Amino acid sequence: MHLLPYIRAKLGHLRINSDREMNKVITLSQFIAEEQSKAMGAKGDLSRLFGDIKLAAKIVNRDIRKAGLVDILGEHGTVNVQGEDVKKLDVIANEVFIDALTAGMDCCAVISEEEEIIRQVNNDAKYIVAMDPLDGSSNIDVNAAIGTIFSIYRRVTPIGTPAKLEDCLQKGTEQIAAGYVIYGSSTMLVYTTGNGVNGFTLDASIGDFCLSHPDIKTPERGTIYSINEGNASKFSPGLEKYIAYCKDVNKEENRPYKARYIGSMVGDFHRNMLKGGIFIYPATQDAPKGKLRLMYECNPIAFITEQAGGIATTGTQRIMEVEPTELHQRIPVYIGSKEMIGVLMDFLREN
Ligand code: P6P
Repeated sequence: MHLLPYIRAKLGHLRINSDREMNKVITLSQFIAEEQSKAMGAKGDLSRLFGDIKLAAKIVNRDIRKAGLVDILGEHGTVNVQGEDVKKLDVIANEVFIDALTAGMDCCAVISEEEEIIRQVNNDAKYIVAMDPLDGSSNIDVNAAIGTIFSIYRRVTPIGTPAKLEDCLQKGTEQIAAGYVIYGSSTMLVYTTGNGVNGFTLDASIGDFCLSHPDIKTPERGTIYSINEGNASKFSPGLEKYIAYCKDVNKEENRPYKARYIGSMVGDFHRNMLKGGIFIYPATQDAPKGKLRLMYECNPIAFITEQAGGIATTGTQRIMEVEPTELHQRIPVYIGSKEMIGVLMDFLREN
């Protein structure tokens, strides 16, 4: 049998299918427009705000992908070979997102890991954006996954005035949307508006994010635990016992679990959400409130976790119930699969 015609037909068939498959692509903009059409009284300003975030994510993605080639790595404040001031990529990312949100006109103000105080944008807009523009940026130079994390709130003070602290210090339960962009082996935007979690992968060939992970649900139990064990000497006795539990041999319960930790919250969280697992950044003696930031790391990830069926706690309360007191407040975090968090809490309650 001559295989060539068969192979051609098969490839041709695949090509036809792939064209047909391509016609079924749902872009982020189409998905958001569909969500907006179902939302009572939606005027499209949230959809436009998402468009601004999407644009900034594509620009940051471009800058990250070229970072190894163009002299933009290194520490902020140094001078590169052309004698230009080097800006760290997280400073660049901060400026890219703020520029996009400013041009878009739907953002009232931004709180950011890179901004000490509230960054006023447009007094006449109604949305507050809390963001970590480039989380895990120490991983850039070693090509590990990094991310942008964002939360969106409605302002609570009158439109037409500058944003105030009470607009920005809102509980996580007041978020109207949250998401992250993971710049990894592929670039994905994952978000929720309270109606489940959906993931979109950037297709460079069409320059848009396309629905690739509809209605993400995190497994109730998993076998991955993520924590910086370098801090083990500073863990509470209950946490020490839980980590030992993760390492114990128990075939029926699939232990020992797998230790996976890349030092990038978005990278560690995204993997654990899809596969099942637990992410822990506890309070330690050195950092009695933990390390991660409530407003632009913990709350958005907590919103996504809960919408995907997981649990996000400080160890003593639901993360999204924490009453914020300052823009860059830190909290301990225990986030992940429902059953794993339950077992962990039993250990933490012991001590
Ligand atoms: P450590 C990155 O700096 C970050 O804010 C998170 O993305 C990450 O999970 C954590 O800090 C890593 O911290 O102390 O383990 O290096």
